[in-house]
Amino acid sequence: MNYLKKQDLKVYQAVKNEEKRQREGIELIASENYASPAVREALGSVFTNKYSEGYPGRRYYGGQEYTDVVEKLAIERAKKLFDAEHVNVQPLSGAPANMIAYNAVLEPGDKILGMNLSHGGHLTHGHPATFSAEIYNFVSYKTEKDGKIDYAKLEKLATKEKPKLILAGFSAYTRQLNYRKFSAIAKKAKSISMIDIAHIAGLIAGKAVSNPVPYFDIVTTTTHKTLRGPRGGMIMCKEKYAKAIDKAAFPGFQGGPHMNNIAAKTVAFGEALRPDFKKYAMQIIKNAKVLEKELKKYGFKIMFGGTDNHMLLIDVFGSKGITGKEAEVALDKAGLTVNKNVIPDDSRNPMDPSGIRIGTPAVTTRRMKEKEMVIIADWINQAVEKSKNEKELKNIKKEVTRFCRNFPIY
Ligand code: DSN
Repeated sequence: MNYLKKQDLKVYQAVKNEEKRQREGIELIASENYASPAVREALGSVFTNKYSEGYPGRRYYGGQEYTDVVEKLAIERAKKLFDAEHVNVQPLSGAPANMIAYNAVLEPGDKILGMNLSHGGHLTHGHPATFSAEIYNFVSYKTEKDGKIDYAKLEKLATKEKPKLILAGFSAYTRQLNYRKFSAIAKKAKSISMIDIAHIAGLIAGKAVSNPVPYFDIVTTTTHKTLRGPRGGMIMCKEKYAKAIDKAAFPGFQGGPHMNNIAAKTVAFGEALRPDFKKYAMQIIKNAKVLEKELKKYGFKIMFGGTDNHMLLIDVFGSKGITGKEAEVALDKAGLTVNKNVIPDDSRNPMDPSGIRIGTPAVTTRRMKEKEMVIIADWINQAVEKSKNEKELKNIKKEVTRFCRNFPIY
């Protein structure tokens, strides 16, 4: 970073400080990860200089010999990873990917049946504050007391509401979905089936959980969470929807794709195709399960009855008497980064909810395993229990920093 240091010391310093923060702390935000040096090189490559509106072989500007190479390769690798019929790697991130997918197959006012936000769904699955909720008519389903989805109830709701699109997927739900049932319900209701796999894409690619792609008409994802690529999005679909999806992405919703980003996605897909990525994906889940077991021992209330994936949703207010925001702040001071999160039908404000969400993709990239999860659970418990004791939090942070030296990121 010699150029940056010479030219813009303020930005350079911020980058250096962020590097230190990442190196010395334990990252437990379920949607974050560390992209590899090769992914980051591709991201910082000269492809950032290039405009490439259109698709390989049919672009609007000249000079596309090499952009076509990476975009075709990205598509080929994604098809192999997910067993997809058609792939569009141009969505800039997850929210645009969802918007593009809706736009491709729906008319304004059409009905979408999606998962309620407080039950693990995502903002773009129907939250009133979003642009998509202004355009489409969202109806939501919830999880039951046991944390599972009642598919008979969902089928009844779909039969009654007759949505044009049924949406599966989540950003804070921790159990395995029944893809066959979703697909059968959508078929029966004559709805298009869509799933947002942003959180679990890496677990699917690494074959640590089953692959929903064959069961759904449209699949959206991000590439930077468990998949460990650059920040970005992607849409996969059945051939039947290919033209509509491509047209909705460009020129419908976006202009020139970010080719540096696509080059980096290509590298990440290449990494995910390697055998060691399978081990990585399995370890993410093993680590989450150890955290679940340990935190339960400390009396934390784990939502949805536990986890089948990479994350846990914890009711800290119900189990420890501190709010999600207070827990997030205390954990931050102790060097453990998490995010506050609403729990199902949370009675508290989303800005200061009852829960926190924690995840294991990033710590697993640092090669932390079961043994380390036991230590992390102990620190989480201490930081939450001593959330008002600044000195204790500082002491934990010192231990965390020391511990992190044994698990270099790069
Ligand atoms: N912000 C992402 C997450 O944390 O799950 C989803 O948009």
